[in-house]
Amino acid sequence: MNILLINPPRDNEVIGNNPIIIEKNRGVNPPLGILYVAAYIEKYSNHDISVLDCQVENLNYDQIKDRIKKIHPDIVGLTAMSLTLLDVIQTAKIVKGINKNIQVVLGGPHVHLFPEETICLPNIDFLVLGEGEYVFKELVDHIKDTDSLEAIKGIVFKSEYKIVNTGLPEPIKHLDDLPFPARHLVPYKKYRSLLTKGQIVTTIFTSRGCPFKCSFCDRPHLGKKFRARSALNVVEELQQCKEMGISDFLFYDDTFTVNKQRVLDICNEINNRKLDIKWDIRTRVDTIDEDMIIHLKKAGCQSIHYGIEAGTEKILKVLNKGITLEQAQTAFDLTRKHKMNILAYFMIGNPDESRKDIYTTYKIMKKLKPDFVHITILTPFPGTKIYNDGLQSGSIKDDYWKAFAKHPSDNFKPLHINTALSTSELNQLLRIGYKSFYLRPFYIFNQFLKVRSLTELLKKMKAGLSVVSMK
Ligand code: B12
Ligand code: SF4
Repeated sequence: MNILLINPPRDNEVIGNNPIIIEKNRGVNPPLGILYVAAYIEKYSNHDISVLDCQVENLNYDQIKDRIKKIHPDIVGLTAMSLTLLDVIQTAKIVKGINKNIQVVLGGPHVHLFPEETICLPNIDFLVLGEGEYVFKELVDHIKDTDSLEAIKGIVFKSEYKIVNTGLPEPIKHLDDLPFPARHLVPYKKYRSLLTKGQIVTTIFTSRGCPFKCSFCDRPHLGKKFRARSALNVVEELQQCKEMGISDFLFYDDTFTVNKQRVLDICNEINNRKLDIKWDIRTRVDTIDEDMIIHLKKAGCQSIHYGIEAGTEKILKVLNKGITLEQAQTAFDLTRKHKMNILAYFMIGNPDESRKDIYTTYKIMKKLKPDFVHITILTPFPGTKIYNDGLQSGSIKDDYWKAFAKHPSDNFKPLHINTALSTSELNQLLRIGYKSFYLRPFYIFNQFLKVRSLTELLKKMKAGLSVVSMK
C-alpha cells in the first residue's frame, strides 16, 4: 500500500475567543502525532509511507492537490483537531476528487471525542481512536479484508447501514518501544518557533498523559495516566536530532516534571553526552523544586512555561488547578534565581470571574515577574469538565461542539463561558492585560538589555509592535 499522512493547512481554522494576532503568531511545529504513526509504519511494515505537512510548506489547496496526485496514494491519513475540522474536511474532499477509491482515515483528538458524528461526514472512510501507531498499522494491513476489520480494536467505520465502533484501544504501555518520530519525512529544517532565537526547532514528547484534573483541559486521546519514556530513550532521540542539525527543542509534555528522578536522569544523560542543546519545558509550579531547576539549567534548559491561569484562589478553585499562588511565587523566584526564563499562561473569562478578579490576576501576574505572559480568554473545549458542567447546569444552552462536529460550518464560533462579562468587555480586558504587562518602561528596558543578536532584536520589536497594535 502507498500511504500518505497529511497535516492539513490552517486556512479555515476556527478561531477561539482570542484576537487573531494571538492565535496566528505561534510559529510552525512538526506534526508529531503523524510523524510517530509514520515512523511505526516505516519500521514495522512493507508499506510505502510519506508525510505532507501543508503548514510548514505553506501549501494552498491547488498545490496540495498536485502533491497528492504525484504521490498516488492508496490511503490518506489526516490529523484532526476540533478547531481544524474544516480544513480536514476540505482536504478529504480533494483526496476523493482525485480518486474516490483512496481510503481516507482520520485520527487525532477530535475523532476521539466525536466518533459517530465524524464518520458520518462526507469523504471519510475510517477513524482511528486514541494513539495511532499500533491501530493504524493493523488497519492498513487489513483494509482490503473487510471481514477482519471488526476484530481491530480502536477503529470506526461504516458497514452497510450501520456504524461500527470497535472501542478504545489500550493505551500504549511501553513508550520506549515506539520508534522516534519520522522527522526525516518532512522538511524538518523549516520548523522555527517564536520562542527560540531563529534556529531550527523541533518538538519532543517524553511522556504521554497528564494525571491532573484541571476543569478547563482535556487531552482526551492520550489518557489520564502518566506514562513516561526512560531517560536513555529520550536522550537517544535528542542525539538523533542533534545529528540532523537540530539543537533547539520544545518539550511539549503536558507536565514534564511529574517524576523527579526521571527529570534528573534526563539532565544528567544530556550532560554526560555533552549534547549542547537548548530546550524548554512546560510544567506546573507544584511539581518542581530547586534541585530540578539546577539540573535543568545545567543541561541547557532555557525556559520553563508554567500554567498559572488565575491570580485569585477563588478562580484557581473553580478551575480545579490544584496550585496555590504561594507555590507559584516560590517556583518563579527559584526559576529566576537560576537565571532561567519564565513564560506564564493566564486565562480570563473563567466561570464566576468578575472584572475585579481579572484586575487582581493582572496585579499578581506582574508581581510574579515572569519574562513573558500568554493571556487567553477561556474557550470551553468539548470533553472538559467546564463544558460538561455548563451543559448540565444550563449555563451552556446547546451542545454547540456536538452540533459543529455534525455540521461543520465556517461561521462557527465557540462561545466564552463567563456570564458577567460580554465578549467585547473580555476582549478589552485582554488588551489591557497584554499592554499593562508588556508596555511597562521597566520591562521594555530589561528586555532590550537581554538582546544578544539582530534577529532577536527584530523578533522582540515585532512582538512589541503586535502588542501595541492589538485591537
Ligand atoms: C504540540 C501541540 C500543538 C502545536 C503543534 C500541533 C501539531 N501539528 O502537532 C501547535 C502549537 C502548533 C498547536 C496548535 C494548535 N492546537 Co494543539 N496541541 C499540541 C499538544 C500540546 C501536543 C500534540 C502532540 O504532539 N501530541 C503528541 C502526539 C504523540 O499525540 P497526537 O498528536 O495526539 O497524535 C497521536 C494520536 O492523536 C493519533 N493521531 C493523530 N493524528 C493522527 C492521524 C492519523 C491518520 C492517525 C491514524 C492517528 C493520528 O496518533 C498519534 C500517535 O499516537 C496537544 C496536547 C496533547 N497533550 O496532545 C495540543 C492539542 C492537540 N491542541 C489543541 C488545539 C485546540 C490546538 C489549536 C486549534 C489551538 C488554538 N487555536 O487555540 C491549534 C491548531 C493548529 C493547527 N491548525 O494545526 C487541542 C485539541 C483539542 C481538540 N478537541 O481538538 C489539544 C488537545 C490541547 C488542548 N486544548 O487540550 N498545538
Ligand atoms: S492544564 Fe496542564 S496540568 Fe492541568 S490537566 Fe491540563 S495538561 Fe494537566
